[in-house]
Amino acid sequence: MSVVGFDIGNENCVIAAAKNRGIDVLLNDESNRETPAVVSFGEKQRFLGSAGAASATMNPRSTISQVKRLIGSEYKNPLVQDDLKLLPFETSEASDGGVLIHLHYLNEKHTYKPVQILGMLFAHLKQMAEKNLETPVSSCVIGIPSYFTDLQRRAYLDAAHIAGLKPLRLMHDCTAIALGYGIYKTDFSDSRTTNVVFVDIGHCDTQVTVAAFEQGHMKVLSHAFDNHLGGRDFDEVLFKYFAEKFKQQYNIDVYSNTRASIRLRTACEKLKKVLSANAEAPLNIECLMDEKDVKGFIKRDDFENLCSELLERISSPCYKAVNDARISADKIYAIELVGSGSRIPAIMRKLTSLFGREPRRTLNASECVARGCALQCAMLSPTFRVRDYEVQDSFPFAIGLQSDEGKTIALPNGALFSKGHPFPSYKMLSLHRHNTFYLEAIYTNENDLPLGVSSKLTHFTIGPFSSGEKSKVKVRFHLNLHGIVTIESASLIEEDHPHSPSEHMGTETHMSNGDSTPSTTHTGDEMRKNKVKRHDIPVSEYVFGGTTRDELIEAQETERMLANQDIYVEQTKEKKNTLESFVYDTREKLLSTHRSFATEEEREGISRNLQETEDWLYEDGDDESQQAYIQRLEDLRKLVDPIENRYKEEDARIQATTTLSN
Ligand code: ATP
Ligand code: K
Ligand code: MG
Repeated sequence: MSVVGFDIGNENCVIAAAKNRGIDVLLNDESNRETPAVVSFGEKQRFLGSAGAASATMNPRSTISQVKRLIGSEYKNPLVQDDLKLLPFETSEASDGGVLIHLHYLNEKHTYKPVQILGMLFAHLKQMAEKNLETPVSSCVIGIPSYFTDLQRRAYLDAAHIAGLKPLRLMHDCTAIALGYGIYKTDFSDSRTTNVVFVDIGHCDTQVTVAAFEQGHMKVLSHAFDNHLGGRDFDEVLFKYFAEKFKQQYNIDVYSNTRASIRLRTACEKLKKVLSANAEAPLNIECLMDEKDVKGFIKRDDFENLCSELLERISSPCYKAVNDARISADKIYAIELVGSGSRIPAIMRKLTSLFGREPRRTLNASECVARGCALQCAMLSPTFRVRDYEVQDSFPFAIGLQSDEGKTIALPNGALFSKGHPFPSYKMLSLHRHNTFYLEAIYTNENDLPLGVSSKLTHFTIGPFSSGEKSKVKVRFHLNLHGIVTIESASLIEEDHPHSPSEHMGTETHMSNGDSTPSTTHTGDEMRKNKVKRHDIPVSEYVFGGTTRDELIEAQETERMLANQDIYVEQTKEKKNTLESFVYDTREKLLSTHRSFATEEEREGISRNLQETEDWLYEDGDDESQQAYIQRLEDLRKLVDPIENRYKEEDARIQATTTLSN
């Protein structure tokens, strides 16, 4: 069984796998360690990853990127609307409130949900991993932002399933990073706890996590984030600056031209990277718009001034993380900076002044999430032995319950799972109900959530059942390894002498191993004393905006069809290439090696046919079916084979004589 970790970024994806007794990052077809998170719909086939990114400017309206921003998000969310303004493809609101992507493909209009596009990306990465490892890949661990909602987590699992992957765990990015840090770093002192702050600045977001390390054990103390602050925002500062400059200098408005916008944005991202290493940098784009070549220039100091507000915003998740971790600044052992967005020198300076010391870069900034995920996959995989190491993650949002009438259900500590609760974890809730009832899981503190996110998670129907007066229902909730809330079981407890009529909750919490047996000690006592009967009650869940089973099956079918189309187009290209090479090879042979094996007449006939085929390939045969190329090749072969055979016979005869004379 293969052991694989995926980091799906807004910009770049990284795959790591257990290989040669260590964790390796896998290379893509271009021998790169990072693969762009892009799916492009070409004229006849899709281009995925690097190939997709290459066609972004040629094919802007059907090249889909940043789908991680859109998945499980509401179309009307103001942050999503901001994101969509930067994206050149067409979108609309889906009937479930999500985002629908519209594009032209194979002469038809198509609509896809973000979960399907992510599924395509997963399928591409899966294939890449399989090619690399030369084995089927299905079990894996996938990194996700800690701020992902229940719906986004479910959508990630669905996308993975569309691609035929089986995620053993969705793992918070920074938890994966911390795992890698804890396993490889061995110079921790035996007796003391070592607290480390991880700051991950990616393309679209910033995540800050505080983790405590002890021998053989890592515990996440807090997660904080700004889900709208990353490298992209720094690109945008440059984009606005030059868009304005060019308006004045060249009288062109790049905002009015999709292709020009994309080209300027790409150039600004490059410029930003140059400024990370140089004090100043030029920007030149040929024929940007209205046949005008543009030239610009910026100093790093000026860029940093333009970014001052963005730089300021980095403090806030840092304060929050340290605050929520409840540790004082002098208890921080190190600050580890990762994510390629953090390569801007001013960010390092900002963090240095914030924490009163310089952050370190001991981890591989772009690979540590994928590596941590692969390590976790190895730990969860039965076929792999990893040194015993306990990972305890914490959940960033408080989760509560609502009844069907929208009334909040009073719970001890005010929550089913409080903010910062270790997970995976179980909670048992006892209620007095006599027939089918409904519960809705909710986020109880909207201030903690990313802007514009719905506070509703899943709607549960518990029933049907019916019972007498003296019965209660026990519902066992599970905040699972992916950070998704489910009901594991519900049961009707009928007893002769009920203890107390009030609702109460048993707080039974299992960590890290997750899979412990239900705590039935209480019930066991009851059984001895009072004759208790337990009946299982069916539970069904409804996720608004989620993917139903039927939709998932349909999406898998669509993915198969699209993949087959891609394969067919690739095979057709191969057949065409084979025919083309045959024409050139044969012509060459007739002039050299095979010349004396054909009569004048044969040579002329074949040459004529070769020329005809070549002309056909450039004209009518430029875009033909596989069968047409195969047929042409067969026809040519029939003419050439007799000469080929004579040549081979002679060749064999010479071989034999040489062998004899030796
Ligand atoms: P996310 O974590 O938001 O999902 P991601 O994981 O794809 O996205 P990263 O690969 O960590 O993001 O970072 C990509 C960002 O880093 C881009 O905005 C890119 O421009 C920026 N970047 C890469 N190299 C440099 C550099 N040398 N200087 C400045 N920024 C850089
Ligand atoms: K990445
Ligand atoms: Mg990232």
